[in-house]
Amino acid sequence: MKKIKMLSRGKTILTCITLFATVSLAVLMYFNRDWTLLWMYHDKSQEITILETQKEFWLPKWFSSRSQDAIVDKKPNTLQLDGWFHASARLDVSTSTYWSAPIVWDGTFKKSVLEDYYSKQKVTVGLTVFAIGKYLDKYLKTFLSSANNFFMVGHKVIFYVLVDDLSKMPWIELGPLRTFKVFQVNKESRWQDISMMRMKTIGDLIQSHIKYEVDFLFCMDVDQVFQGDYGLETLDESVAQLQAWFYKADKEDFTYERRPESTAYIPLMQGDYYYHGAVFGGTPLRVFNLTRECYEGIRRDKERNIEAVWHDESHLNKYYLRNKPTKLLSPEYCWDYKIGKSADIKNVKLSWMPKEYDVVRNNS
Ligand code: 5GW
Ligand code: MN
Repeated sequence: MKKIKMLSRGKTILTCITLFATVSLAVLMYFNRDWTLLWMYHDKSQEITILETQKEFWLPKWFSSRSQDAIVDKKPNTLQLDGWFHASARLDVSTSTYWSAPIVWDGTFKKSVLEDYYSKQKVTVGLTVFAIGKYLDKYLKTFLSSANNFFMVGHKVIFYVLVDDLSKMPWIELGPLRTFKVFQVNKESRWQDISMMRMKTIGDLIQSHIKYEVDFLFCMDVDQVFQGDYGLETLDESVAQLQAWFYKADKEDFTYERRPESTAYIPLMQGDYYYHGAVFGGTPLRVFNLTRECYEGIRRDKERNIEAVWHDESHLNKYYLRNKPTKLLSPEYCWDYKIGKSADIKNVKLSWMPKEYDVVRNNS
């Protein structure tokens, strides 16, 4: 009798332990669900070769920053929008979206408040850039040296440079707190594919490296040059860039993909803004979701033999329509001087390089 009792007691304890372990695991996976998904979504089909410049072990940064977040959440000194952002400081332009995301213009942010916050809550910011074929010879050096001077000065920066020819990587002496990591990628033969494959490659790179290394990530075209401080005011969960030529246009005039057969389709009366494919950013996780969704759209279009009118930019616009960005950058953050003088544009931080399509696009 006693033996049976002991046995059933043992069984109960075992059941309790199993139940406890299962519940704990479920809770753990739930609170880390984004990263669990990211971890499960592994796909190595695109080959990227890393040029090993440093052999360090990167502590899983998301883990430590998440636990820091939990601590910071309980403190009153989290970064509040009204602490650093002054929407009414610029009455000549729109400084907020209808879903209450700030539109950052020169004069709307208090740099000192941001610097003070991020001096305690240290961040590392990543920046990806592709330079393939003639774009490597023509634009990469100017882009990187200007980024060295103006991008997140005073904060840790990792430049992720993706090239098709490692031997052509220019010599650049970087300032303090910045480093670069150079990767070799295959050169697509069609230029439309070079531009679109960036979505696939960035996603793969976030999974293999970037998610462990940075708190925020920007992805940019190489045919641009930094002109002034591009700083902490641009950081957020999901950041989109207003396209300089369209920021005052009516939405019917936006060059969205208008054919319903494409996954990038946006009907005439829909849309919020026309976003620029040359600059997008956010946390690694948000950028990962963006690149995966855009790439999936591109892939499905290819299967149906359709290509969106502005390639990756059309898919980006569709993505941001469905997943509203949490911050918008004014055209001062990616200005085209060809537009001419404009009273709205007080301080240009990044500008387009002149297009010489006949020279750079002839990749043969
Ligand atoms: C080449 C021919 C036509 C279009 C793009 C390319 C091209 C793009 C290329 O040969 N090499 C290359 O590295 N790219 C990358 O894709 C650059 O980072 C470039 O900034 C980006 C987008 O291409 P862009 O800048 O020509 O596109 P738009 O929309 O700014 O004109
Ligand atoms: Mn460009």
